[in-house]
Amino acid sequence: MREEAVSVNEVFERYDVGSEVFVRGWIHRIFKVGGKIFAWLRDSSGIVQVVFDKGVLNNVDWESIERLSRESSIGVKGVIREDPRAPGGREILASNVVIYGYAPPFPIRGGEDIEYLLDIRHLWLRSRQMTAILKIRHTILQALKEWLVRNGWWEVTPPILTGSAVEGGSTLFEVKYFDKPAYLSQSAQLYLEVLIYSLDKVWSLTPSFRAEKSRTRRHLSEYWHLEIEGAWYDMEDVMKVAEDMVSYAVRKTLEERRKELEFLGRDVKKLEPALQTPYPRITYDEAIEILRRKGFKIEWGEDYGADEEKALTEEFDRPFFVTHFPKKIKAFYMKEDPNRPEVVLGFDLLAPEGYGEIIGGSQREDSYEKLYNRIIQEGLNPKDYEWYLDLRRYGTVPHSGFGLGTERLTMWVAGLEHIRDAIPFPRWRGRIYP
Ligand code: NSS
Repeated sequence: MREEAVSVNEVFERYDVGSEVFVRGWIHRIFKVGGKIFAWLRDSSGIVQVVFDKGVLNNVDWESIERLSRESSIGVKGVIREDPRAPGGREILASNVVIYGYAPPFPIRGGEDIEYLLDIRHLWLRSRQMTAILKIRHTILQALKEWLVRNGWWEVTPPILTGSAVEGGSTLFEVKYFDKPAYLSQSAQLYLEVLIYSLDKVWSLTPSFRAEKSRTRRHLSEYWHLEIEGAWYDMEDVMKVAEDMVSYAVRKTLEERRKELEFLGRDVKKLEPALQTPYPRITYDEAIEILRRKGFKIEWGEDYGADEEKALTEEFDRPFFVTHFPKKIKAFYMKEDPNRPEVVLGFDLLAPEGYGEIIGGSQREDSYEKLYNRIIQEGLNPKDYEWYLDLRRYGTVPHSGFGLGTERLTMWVAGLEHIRDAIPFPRWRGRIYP
């Protein structure tokens, strides 16, 4: 039987009661009531009830229908009927059935613990929760890319195998590259900086790798990193890009993924303040003051951690920037503040509700001498960065950029407890399966 298939969603939105349709999918639930078999059929668009009635079936015997179970894959032809007891108020009365694949008892029944679900991630991804999150992730990525392309930013494709560190050696993954060591990219930034000399405004979306030693609710060892770099942009200019992009992504998600957000139990009201830009801005100094007021013992010059970030987010109902960090806690490439050489023109964007950092960026050091000295001070080998230093020798320009962790953004927008659910196949120390 070959038929033009329609999606489950179309059974509700495109066809009238009484129409005959052919739908395909997987059985989500199946049960017997009064001699009939009822199945909830799932595809990517939703769930519809199918009724199997011995007297109505044409092309299959009853025994084949009785063998169906959760996750069996089938196609069903039948007439749409109204039924207030069915999900969405409609059902399909099956007249013809194609059975693509039977399924042994499904290893997920509900109530399993998270470690178990991670071990059968390839099956757990079929759950309605994961489907909803995957769709939200899609919409967020689509929105970010759309914003960039519409605003004249060129997409470029930097490498993943690299010869040097961007974000410090402690989280660097070393790989064997023929007979020499190489590294998995932590950030495309240095390559994007090269490419602004040809294209002015560039962006890339790539995997980034961080050998994070501990497993936390917001760190992965492989994540999808959206990065931008703009020639002639100062710190304030790229902060404006960051807030416009984030608010655009939130707007699109609220418009297009409301059903999924509600399915996940996300309180969408809490996302609404993020539609308003500009986002609040505080300096690192102000952040330290707030933290001390809240009872944290923290000295000027110290980096703050997850608990401190969480406390800061209690002060705001929308994303906010922290700027002007002490030089010694930030990366070598950040530009020194001309008015205050002990701080750099760097910023983080923190999401509210305890989520914390989703973006890190800065204006870049554009003076050859200053950059050279920072490389030495950080104990890096200037030989490894010769090509990067050349960018300051041949027609240096003021420029700035940032990196956005797409799982961090998804985690906040979808209201997830843990970053692992913002990506289909999470990786962290000890886990690389499946
Ligand atoms: O280390 S960052 O703060 N900054 C950079 O890598 C810059 N070189 C980016 C740039 O300017 N082009 O990382 C940027 C963002 C950070 O704000 C997080 O949202 C995310 O990348 N990030 C992570 N997400 C998930 N897991 C881990 N381990 C992780 N580390 C950073």
